[in-house]
Amino acid sequence: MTSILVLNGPNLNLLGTRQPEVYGRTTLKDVEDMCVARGKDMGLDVVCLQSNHEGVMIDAIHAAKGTHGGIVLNAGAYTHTSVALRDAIASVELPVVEVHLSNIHAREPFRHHSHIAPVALGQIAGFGAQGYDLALQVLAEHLGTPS
Ligand code: CA2
Repeated sequence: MTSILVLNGPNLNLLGTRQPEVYGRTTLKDVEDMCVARGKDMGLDVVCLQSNHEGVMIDAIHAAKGTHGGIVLNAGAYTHTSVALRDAIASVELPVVEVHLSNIHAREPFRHHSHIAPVALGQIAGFGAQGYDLALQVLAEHLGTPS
């Protein structure tokens, strides 16, 4: 079965506990459980990881090469700041779908730019936890996984 890494970045461990008006009431565990279940429906073996540390995320992206067929990435605030994450994605040449719970383009100007977008297959933003499901669908189709 094709394996997919769902990688969540800084502060996303707080999902569902604060700022529900921005990020909803779904917890990170809810999101991860949904990804595993929906992945199974699509013939994908989903592995989830969350880290608040840029270097840990970079190591996970490097390790994904040869282990996972693609990555669903919500890099959190590192989206807007991290050239290192962008370089890591470019170096592994794996399909990456960028996900954001909120519509980053409708928020503060500093959230409008993504360092990830130019090296991603595409970006899904503003659909809450459903965005992860959509990203898995995109990867399943891209990788030709029978569902
Ligand atoms: O909308 C998204 O998914 C973001 O990636 C979330 C990041 C933010 O910096 C990006 O601009 C957009 C922030 C994640 C923080 O998550 C929290 C969740 C609950 C309470 C506090 C923070």
